[in-house]
Amino acid sequence: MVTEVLEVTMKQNNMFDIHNIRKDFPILHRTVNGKPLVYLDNGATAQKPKVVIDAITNYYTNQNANIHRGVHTLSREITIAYEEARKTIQTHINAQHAHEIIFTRGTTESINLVAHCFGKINVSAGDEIVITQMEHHSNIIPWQQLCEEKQAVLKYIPINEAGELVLEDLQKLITSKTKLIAFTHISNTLGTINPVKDIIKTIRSLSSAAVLIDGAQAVPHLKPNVQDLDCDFYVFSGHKLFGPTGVGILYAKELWLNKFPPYQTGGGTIKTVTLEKTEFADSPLKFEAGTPHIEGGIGLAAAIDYVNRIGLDAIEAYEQQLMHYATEKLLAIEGVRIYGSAKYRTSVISFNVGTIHPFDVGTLLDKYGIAIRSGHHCTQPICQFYGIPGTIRASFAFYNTMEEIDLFIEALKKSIRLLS
Ligand code: 7TS
Repeated sequence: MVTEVLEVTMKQNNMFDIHNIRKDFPILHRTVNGKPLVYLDNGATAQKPKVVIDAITNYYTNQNANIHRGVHTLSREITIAYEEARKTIQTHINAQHAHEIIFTRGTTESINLVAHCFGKINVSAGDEIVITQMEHHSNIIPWQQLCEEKQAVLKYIPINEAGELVLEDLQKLITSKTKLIAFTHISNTLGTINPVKDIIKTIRSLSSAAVLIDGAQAVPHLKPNVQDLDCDFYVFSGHKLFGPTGVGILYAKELWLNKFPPYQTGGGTIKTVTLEKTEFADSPLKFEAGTPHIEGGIGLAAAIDYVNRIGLDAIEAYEQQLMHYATEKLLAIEGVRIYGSAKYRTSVISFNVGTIHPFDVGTLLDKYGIAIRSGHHCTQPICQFYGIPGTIRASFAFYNTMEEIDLFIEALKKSIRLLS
């Protein structure tokens, strides 16, 4: 009943037609263990619409050539297509210049690139870097490594029981030695949407530290506006945004890219090479050594065009309904504890049931065709905060339905009965 009412409301609001959307994703029609696939592991990676799969197939069928190095037609055509893809990403996140968009392998590589290059020019012994207790390991380890190497100090903004950042501590944490502050836009484990714009405003009023935002979990749900946020760096992965794996984005303000040394060197990064020395090209080429993931960039642009046709506002509104519906159903089950009750949350729900191990629940749910993630989700400090080994995490995308949530809840109840 609730499902029908919601779907009617969505259609009346002319948001989108979920049944047609599902037709765009071929994988959603397969079965797993004899049951229809219910894919609720979107936080790990999202499924791909046919337009993305077609863009990749078309690349290999009709366009394959290397970029930036051939005078022949195929090479020129694909160079134009790749640079158009860069512009699509620039427009999507409202970067001022296309050369502020660097293609990387993903969020992890983007963060490593910044840690490496920023560290080389701007971090010395005694300097400080601030991150938070809710970061993915990919936004912790590169900073730990850098601080160890440079004998700099790594500080953490703590979280509270609701899974929100304790921002009152910001003033105490930021000092004249703070060189960079890195934090996630949305927590992959708790779903918390951090008030990024306000945090950056506060940082700017206190310090001249650079700011890096990890947008890996944000971009599938909202459209970041990097100029409005006024961040120095914004990073994300293609595969969580319905695009291909192995491609990601580093947005960096031009001023940093002009100052940064190259991250990796080699073909494609240079203006001239003599036996004595190398003069490097300007950004983005300076940061894109070797043949890039060409079909990845093109596939990511196709994914961005696709979500923009649906509209990220409509997507976010629908996902909020999924999240509230699932939360209500989960809380009605005895023994369920949800981690993360921030005021602003996205469609990620982490929970445990009594003392049952998350892996046992995940394994049983799989028998019913339900894909969720169980474990620490590469956020061990969050698990340590709550004193748990991990959680069961259901993460929803706009192609999920209320019916799928019903199937998930029924399968969960059966699993709990078997495990109790
Ligand atoms: N940052 C956040 C906030 C993430 O959620 C992830 C991946 C990463 C960085 C790393 O992204 P990658 O594409 O470079 O691997 N998060 C998850 C997850 O929650 N489950 O699997 C991967």
